[in-house]
Amino acid sequence: MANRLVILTGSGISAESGLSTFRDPGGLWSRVRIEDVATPEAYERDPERVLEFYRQRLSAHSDARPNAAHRALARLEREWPGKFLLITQNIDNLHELAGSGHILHMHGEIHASRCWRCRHRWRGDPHWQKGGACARCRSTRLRPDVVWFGEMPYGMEKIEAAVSASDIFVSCGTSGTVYPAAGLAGCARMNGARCVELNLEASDTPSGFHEVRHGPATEVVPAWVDSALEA
Ligand code: BJW
Repeated sequence: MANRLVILTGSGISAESGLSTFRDPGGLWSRVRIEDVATPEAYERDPERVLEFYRQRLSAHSDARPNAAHRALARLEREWPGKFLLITQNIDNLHELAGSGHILHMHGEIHASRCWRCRHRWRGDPHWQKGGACARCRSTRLRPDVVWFGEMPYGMEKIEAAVSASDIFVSCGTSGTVYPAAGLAGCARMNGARCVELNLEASDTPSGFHEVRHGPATEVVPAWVDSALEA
C-alpha cells in the first residue's frame, strides 16, 4: 500500500492568509533586495536593517490566521493511515495553528531566535526582536532563527530520508526556484514516488509531476486532500 506521504509547502499556501509570497508580482523580493536582508553578509553589514525587515514581517504574521489549505493538511495528517511528514519552507506558524504536528521548518521560524555568535537556537518569545542575551554565551547579537541564502537549511538528513522513502510527494504553493527544496520532487520521483503539484500556476520545479492541480491553495489543497483520503 502506498502510504508514506511527504508534503512540501511554500509561501503560496499562506498567501490567502494575507502573507506575502517572494517572487510573485508585488512579492517581498520586488520590494527589497535579497542581498540587503536575507544573507549572513547583510546581517554582518547592517543588522538593524535586517532586523527591521523581520520586525515588519513578524507584525504581519501576528494578524494572520490559518486558511482552508492549512486546515486541510492538518486533517490529512490526522486521518492519513500511514507515515506523514510536512516539510515547510515557511517561517510562519500557520500550520501549527491549524493543528499540524509532524512538521519540519527547513527555513526556520520567525518566532524563534538564534545567537549570531554561538548559534544557540531557542523558541518562545522572539528575543531577537525584543533584545536580550543568549542564555548560553550571553551575546546580545541575536537574529531570527531563519535560513538565509548561503546557509544550510535545517533537518536535511531527515528530509532526504523521508523524501527518498516516500510513496507520494506533494508540492504546494512553492515556485520551485530555491534549492535544496526545489530538488526534493526530483529526488522523490527518482525513488519511485508519485509526485503531485498543487499551485496557483505551473511552477519552475525542474522535475515533472504525475498530477498537477492549478488554482488557489484554499481550493485545490482541500479538494486534493478529500480525494487522497477517499482513495
Ligand atoms: C500560490 C498562491 C495561492 C501564490 N495559492 N499558490 C545556483 C544554482 C542552484 C542553487 C544555487 C545557486 N546559487 C545559489 C544556490 C543555492 C541557494 C539557491 O537556491 N538560490 C537560488 C535562488 C538559485 N540556496 C541556498 O542558499 C540555501 N542553502 C543551501 O543551498 O545550502 C547548501 C546546501 C548544500 C547541500 C545540501 C543542502 C544545502 C538556503 C536557501 C534559503 C532560502 N531562504 C528564504 C528566506 C527564508 C527566511 C524568510 O522567510 O525571510 O526562504 S528565500 C525565500 O524563498 C524563502 C522561501 O522559503 C523560499 C522559497 O520561496 P517560495 O515559498 O517558493 O515562494 P515564491 O514566492 O518563490 O513562490 C510562491 C508560489 O506560490 C508561486 O509559484 C505562486 O504561483 C504560488 N502562489 N499565491 C497557491 N493563493
